[in-house]
Order: sequence, then structure tokens, then C-alpha cells
Amino acid sequence: MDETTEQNEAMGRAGIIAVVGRTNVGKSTLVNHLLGEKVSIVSDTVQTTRNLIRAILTEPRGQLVFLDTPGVHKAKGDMGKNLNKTARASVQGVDAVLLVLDGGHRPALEDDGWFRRITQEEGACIAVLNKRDLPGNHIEDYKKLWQEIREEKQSGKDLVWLETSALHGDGMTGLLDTLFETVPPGAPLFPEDILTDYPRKLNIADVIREKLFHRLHDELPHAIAVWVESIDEQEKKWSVEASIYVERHSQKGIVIGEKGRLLKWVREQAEKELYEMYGVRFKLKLWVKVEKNWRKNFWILKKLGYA
Ligand SMILES: Nc1nc2c(ncn2[C@@H]2O[C@H](COP(=O)(O)OP(=O)(O)OP(=O)(O)O)[C@@H](O)[C@H]2O)c(=O)[nH]1
Ligand SMILES: [Mg+2]
Repeated sequence: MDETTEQNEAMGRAGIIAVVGRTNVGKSTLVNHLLGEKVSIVSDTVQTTRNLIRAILTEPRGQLVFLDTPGVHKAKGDMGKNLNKTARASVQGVDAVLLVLDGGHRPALEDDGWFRRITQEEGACIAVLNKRDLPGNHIEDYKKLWQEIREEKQSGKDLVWLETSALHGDGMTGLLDTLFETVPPGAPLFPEDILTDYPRKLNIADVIREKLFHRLHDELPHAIAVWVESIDEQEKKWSVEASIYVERHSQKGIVIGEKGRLLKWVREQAEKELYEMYGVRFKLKLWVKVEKNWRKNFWILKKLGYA
């Protein structure tokens, strides 16, 4: 064994992994499960993840830095288009791409798009068929589609195929083993005790948004953004003021709910979860504000990190 190999073995392995795929396939659920901690919000709404979230897993054998990305989705407005762009750009310069597919559904147009993109990527790529707990086995459909695209593009690219259920934690050990084998030898990229470098302000806003998404349906979640205005960190309690943007007056009424019930539920649920996350009591003050067309307003999108 030469000196460099010896040094590398002592160092372990380290690398960056872009977690990409269609919206709602379970990317954030998967990342949370791999870390054993919630770092990224989850819901059954399209494009729940709106920022690029780095989630860092440190083990004796090395460090994996996951980039949880917004799910690619047929975009209507500026926000959706920007989110798709963020996701597509995330695969550049990473050590591996983890393409998450929904095993419970047939391949969709966005999966086709990702397969095409991957034929052009140089690095390793792992296709994870998630939601294997659901009935319906579409692995052969995905493999067939991949083969067709590979032939069309005359690509020699190989994919590693794995199956998981992120909701129940099935297939996680195998996935982690594969990832640690894939990334190169190297020193950790982040300090060992860091789970994420996602700013606290954005995380608190996301937790509030997740609770809103659990209660709101149809188009309303897409018309909502949350912005934390201030955090006052006292020793025993953190007081947070946050604005919830909606696009129309009628939406404001829905978010507040009858006798303020919906907003109260959101506040209580968010306070509870934030307490579990940070180990300190939270007092949230939530303001619902009508901000017409915020999804088309460059400055608001920029402030929220969606542009
Ligand atoms: N049955 C089942 N449901 C899952 C599984 N993984 C995730 N889900 C559910 O799928 C929905 C979407 O999960 P997310 O983790 O938010 O999906 P995502 O790919 O991050 O979505 P975006 O952020 O919108 O791109 C949630 O309701 C999850 O509970 C799984 O393995 N099995
Ligand atoms: Mg997500």
C-alpha cells in the first residue's frame, strides 16, 4: 500500500450527492431518513422543497453531503421555473447523482427529462425506486425507458438501481453502503457535528409552511410563502415574528380560518416541532399579508431564495 492510499484510508470517504427527481417522489423524506433527523420539510403538495438544502451525514467511514433539491414539475410561473432551474443546476460538480423515482407510479415526463440529462453527466448515478411499500411495481417500466433513452442518445452511461421505502426506512442501509463506496476518499467537507448549514430563519419559515401545507389544498399552497421577520433568542424562549404571504384577500381568510382556528393550529404545531428541533420553547407571532402577485415579484422571490 503506498503512502497516499494509506492516508486516504485513514481519512475515510467524502462527497456531495445531488438528490434529484420529479416533485413528490419522496426526496426530502429519503434525506431525512438517511440522516435520522428532520432537516427538510415534507408534504404531498407539489414543489414542497423550494430551496437547496444541504444535509450532512457524518459516520466513522466518512461524510456524505446531500443536496435536497426542489422537485422538477411542469412550471406555470416564475417561481416554478426558477425552482426547476435550481434542481437541474444542482447536478453540476457533484460526486454522485441520486435520481429518485416513484415506484408506485409509471414514469412521467419529468423522469424522461432526468434520464436524458443523466446520460450527459460524467459522475456516478444511482436510480432509487422509492415508495416500494405501495402496490404496483414499475421498475421494469423505468428500466425500459432508461434503455430507450440510452440507445437514442448512444450513451454508454450505467445506472445502479436500488429500491427503497423512505417512509418506512426500507433499503436505507444498502443505499448508504452504495453511496459510501461511490464517493472518493477524502477529508470531511463540514465539521462533524453539523447536520445542515441551512439558515435557521429559512428553516423556521419552512416548518411553518409545512404545517400550512398540511391543512391547505388545491392551488392555495402555491400562493403561499413564509418569511421570518425576526427571532429574539432568549435563554428560555425564542420569540419569532413571521409573515405569511398570500396573493388575494380571499386567501387570507382561508389561512386564518374560522375564528382564527386554522392559524392557531398551524402556530401550535409549528411551535411544537420547533421545540423538538431546537430544544427550546418557541413563541410564534404569525401575520397574514396580502402581497399581490408575489410569485412574479423578483425582489420577493430573491428575498425568499427562490430566484
Ligand atoms: N407510501 C410512501 N410514501 C412516501 C414515501 N416517501 C415519501 N412519501 C410521501 O410522499 C409525499 C412527498 O414526499 P416528499 O419527501 O415531500 O417528496 P419530495 O420529492 O421531496 O417533493 P418536493 O419537495 O415537492 O420535490 C409525502 O406525503 C411523503 O410522506 C414512501 O417510501 N412511501
Ligand atoms: Mg422535497
